[in-house]
Amino acid sequence: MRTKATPVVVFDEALQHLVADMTATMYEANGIGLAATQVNVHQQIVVIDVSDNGSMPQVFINPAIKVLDEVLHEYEEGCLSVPGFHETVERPEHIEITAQDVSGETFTLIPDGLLAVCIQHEVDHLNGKLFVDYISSMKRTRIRKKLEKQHRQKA
Ligand code: QAP
Ligand code: CO
Repeated sequence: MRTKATPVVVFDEALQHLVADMTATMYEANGIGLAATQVNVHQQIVVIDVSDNGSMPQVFINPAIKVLDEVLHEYEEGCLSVPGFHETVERPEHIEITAQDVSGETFTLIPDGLLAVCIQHEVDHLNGKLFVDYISSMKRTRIRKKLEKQHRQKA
């Protein structure tokens, strides 16, 4: 779970198979997103379906996120790897994602709403991060900033 994924370099039938397997696993678990890390494959592959009826699977291979501005957005996240646990996480709202599809074709998109949240959550998995670490580190940062501010006001 903590291993960093490496980029996919070969776009072959085995990759298509893996993506199909991951998509099936995600649907079986009633998830909206799954990173290869979660099935113990340490390659940069993410599958997501944020549609209402699970009819729009999307695949992101070697995804790279670019944060477009500093606007943050809060969302109550869950995770198939941390079942039953939900917490509010703050993440950039406006991002651009560049990734490859199963055939290796590069595409760029500006996701909105839940898709933007989900992609960031899944890319964290590829980097060996879980959303629970994220919250605690954010909480730490917030508390530290608050303390620093109090300190300045005293001075
Ligand atoms: C990540 O998470 C996500 O606790 C995907 O008992 C979640 O698919 C990104 C799940 C929310 C953005 C917003 C969680 C299923 C599924 C559970 C999931 C559970 C059963 C989580
Ligand atoms: Co997750």
